[in-house]
Amino acid sequence: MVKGVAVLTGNESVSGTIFFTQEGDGPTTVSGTITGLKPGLHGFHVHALGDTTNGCMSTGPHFNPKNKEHGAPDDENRHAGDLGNVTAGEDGIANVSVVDKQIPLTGPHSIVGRAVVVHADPDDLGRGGHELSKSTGNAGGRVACGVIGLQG
Ligand SMILES: [Cu+2]
Ligand SMILES: [Zn+2]
Repeated sequence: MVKGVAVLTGNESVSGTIFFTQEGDGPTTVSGTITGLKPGLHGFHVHALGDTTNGCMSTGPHFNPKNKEHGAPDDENRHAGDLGNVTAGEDGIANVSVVDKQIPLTGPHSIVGRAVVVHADPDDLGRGGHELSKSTGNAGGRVACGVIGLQG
């Protein structure tokens, strides 16, 4: 079992902790809680870089080792980092529960050392018809992020 963790911080009092676990070559389970969000849907992605020298802006684009377009988690044509949306309740809390096959914690396409990012707006999953739909899901600003590190 390989375990990872990302501590999310942002500039609008959004924070959270996201845990990752993977057994062998199986899917990765993502769990955790994000607080301080506006109620509703928020894009939730793995971005390519674990660089927060300029806050979440320097974490690069969506992790995309196979050169695909932006999409929904269940789409064949999606970035590996496309984890869809998390949903915050009226209390601003989102409970994250995702199982995904494209975000391993080991191997050449490992997400360790990259960043998890939560956005201001909903991810349209590539279907919104906006000029940004096929690259970012038009999910708006990056309200919090954290670098994915190994956990014991
Ligand atoms: Cu993103
Ligand atoms: Zn994407």
